[in-house]
Amino acid sequence: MNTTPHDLAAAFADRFGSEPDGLWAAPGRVNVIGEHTDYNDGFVLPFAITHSTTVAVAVRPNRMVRVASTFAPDDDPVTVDLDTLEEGSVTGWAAYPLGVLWAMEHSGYRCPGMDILVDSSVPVGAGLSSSAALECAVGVAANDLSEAGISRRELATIGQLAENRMVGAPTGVMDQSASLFGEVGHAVFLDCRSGESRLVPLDLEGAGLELMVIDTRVSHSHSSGGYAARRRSCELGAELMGVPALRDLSVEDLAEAAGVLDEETFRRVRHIVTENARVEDAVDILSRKGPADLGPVLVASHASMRDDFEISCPELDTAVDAALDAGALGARMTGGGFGGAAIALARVDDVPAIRAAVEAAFSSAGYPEPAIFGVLPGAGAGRVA
Ligand code: GAF
Repeated sequence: MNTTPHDLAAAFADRFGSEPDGLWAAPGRVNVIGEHTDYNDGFVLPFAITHSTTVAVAVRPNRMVRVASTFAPDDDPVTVDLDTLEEGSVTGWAAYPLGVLWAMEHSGYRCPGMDILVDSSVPVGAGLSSSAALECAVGVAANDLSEAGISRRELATIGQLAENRMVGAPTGVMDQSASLFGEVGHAVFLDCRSGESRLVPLDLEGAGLELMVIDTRVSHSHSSGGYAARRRSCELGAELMGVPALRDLSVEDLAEAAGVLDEETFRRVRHIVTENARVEDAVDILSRKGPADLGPVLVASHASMRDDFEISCPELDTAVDAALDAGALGARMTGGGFGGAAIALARVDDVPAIRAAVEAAFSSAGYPEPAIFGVLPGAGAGRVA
């Protein structure tokens, strides 16, 4: 939803019978390039989008936490006692906010009890990381309210810990980092081994470009199946190659890897190694030329995910192919894969034709109509009221 701060505060008062102490928001993200490289200690280049999740929060005088959502106005709040909250003890959407409080305490910070009302404009299931937006909104709120003084870098790992241990999804740290470090007009170049990040200017409007998101509406989950299997393949590849993580292999090492690894593991490894190189290329292109020249590296990334890492799906391939045929400068699936969204980089004047071509391709393939919209790099998480 797109509730105003005033309306969300009023909804909080209706729900919990008191005024909130404040409102905190955190954005979803689009990843320009660098997919599945984060848990391989590699490089990523996401940006925070202007769609965000907002939480209204009030501290309680005890250790009880109640969490509710504007999306389920008739549901009772999920209520837990922080003293008995355990890893894996909460299921469903509330595992994300409550997981963050569990992860903060697990990391040595004490949280007060609190009431939390969640609202969001980040499309759920579209591959834009509504989950990290929710984690980071709760993380910055709890950090402020408990005066814990946690750095943004540690807040990102706390969000990741919540997702890994409370939700059960073995994800990396990219999404939380984008949500916490994003800035208007910039992408975030993150070295997932050192945790160092750097803002890279990404002025799409100034270049006459739009980054289109094509949400295939194919739902995906990172708690089961393919995502975890890819992570295991990467860990196996690193172990067989005798390196701490695939980050430690370069493109030149792939010839040796071909002789050591089975054919499937080799392709998984090749995706990660070449994707890391593509992220570095993309940063170089953005700083020396500008976003209009990113097309080929985006196209190569999609081919690698489709053929080597095998995390695309027919709907994502259809979106990418139709967008490119209709004049997009580049296109690729974004996020964890197996569904979710593709992105297409387009000149503003070409957007209507690309949209029509993608919709026509989906219709003739018998797929549900995709949701297509533009995104811009927006601000990172923080207090909004
Ligand atoms: C998901 C995960 F949450 C990220 O950590 C990352 O691995 C991404 O998939 C793939 O790049 O969004």
